[in-house]
Amino acid sequence: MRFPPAKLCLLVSSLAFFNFGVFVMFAPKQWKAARFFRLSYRKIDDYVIPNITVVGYRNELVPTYDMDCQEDAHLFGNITVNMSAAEETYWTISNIVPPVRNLTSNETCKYLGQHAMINGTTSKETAIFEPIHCRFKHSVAIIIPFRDREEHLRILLGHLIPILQRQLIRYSVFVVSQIGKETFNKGRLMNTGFEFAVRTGQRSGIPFSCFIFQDVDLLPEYDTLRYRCSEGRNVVDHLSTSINKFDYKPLCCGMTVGGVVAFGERQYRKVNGFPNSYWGWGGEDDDINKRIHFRRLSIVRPKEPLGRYTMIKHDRDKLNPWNSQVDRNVRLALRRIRSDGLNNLNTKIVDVENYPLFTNLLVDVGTP
Ligand code: UDH
Ligand code: MN
Repeated sequence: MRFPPAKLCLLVSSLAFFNFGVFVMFAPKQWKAARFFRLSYRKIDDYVIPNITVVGYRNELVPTYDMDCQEDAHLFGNITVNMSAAEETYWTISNIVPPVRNLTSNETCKYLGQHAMINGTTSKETAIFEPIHCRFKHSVAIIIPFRDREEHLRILLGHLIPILQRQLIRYSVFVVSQIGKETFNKGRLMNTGFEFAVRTGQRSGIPFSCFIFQDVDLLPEYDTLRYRCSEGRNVVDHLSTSINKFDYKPLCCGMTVGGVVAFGERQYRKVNGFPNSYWGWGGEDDDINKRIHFRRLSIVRPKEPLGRYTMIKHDRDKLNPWNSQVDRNVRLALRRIRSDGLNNLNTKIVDVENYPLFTNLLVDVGTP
């Protein structure tokens, strides 16, 4: 059998990591305190988030480092949008091949070798990734509202995960899946994913400093677009500022924050999250846009062309029809800012599926 060199290389690097992991597990005690790793294990009791019930466990493998991550070191700028990941299975790391540009297979190895899955080795653990040879600065939760777009999810993960790894951040991906056949409610999914991710970060010992809400069908075209929150207490980052579908023109009406948007925990709580009351397509992003301005947060956007995205072509989903109440709802958005959002969220996480590369929350969002 003939392996393509890149795949062989990935295989070798994942085997090497596996062996090293086993070696550390069985090493004498004093070796465990060796320069690169501090190992400790902690069991987390069942825990409850207001209105949401979940169960979680974590084994900790905490690296120690000598140097800060050189965040620019592995970035290219404009990258080819790679749709081929759709053909691969997305639950093994070795099937995720970085969108390679002028890159030898050796270098591909190097990038993946720099990351360790900190947990996520059993079905009870959430996969969080950290660079293992340097001190990361950003800890980021990616939250993807989802239903019935598996093809898009495969393409997105195949494209985005290598970028996140090259950016040398700590990250974890949360897919928030609406179950049942009720109309789609993106706001409730975002809020549910946020609360779950906050709790997961806290339990892992390092809270996420940034929560990025990401449509499943949007692929960044520049890996120099940073998946993180800007510094500053009163800032929200809108990342997807121009989309191929609209010829990269700024969107209508002074621009919303739809598509891909990043909040710190404090900022997201300050706007009370997304509204829960929007059913079907449209409006929730304009609503939160109004909330952001009302709470005097400013929106930071990347300089053109960094915020360019390719949207995977699709039709409107049957269970996500245009919401005829949108205009009225958005007009009255600020009346509901205090009463409709994180503080009255009432959804149920009915199951948590842990895949090696992401966590899938199965969510009952209720009925209109
Ligand atoms: N989403 C799902 N499943 C659904 C509906 C929405 O996963 O059934 C999520 C997904 O992350 C998606 C996001 O919600 O990226 C936004 O929904 P959308 O992609 O339908 O919104 P967009 O504005 O499309 O991209 C509007 C309909 C376009 C019809 C164009 C026909 N030519
Ligand atoms: Mn779309």
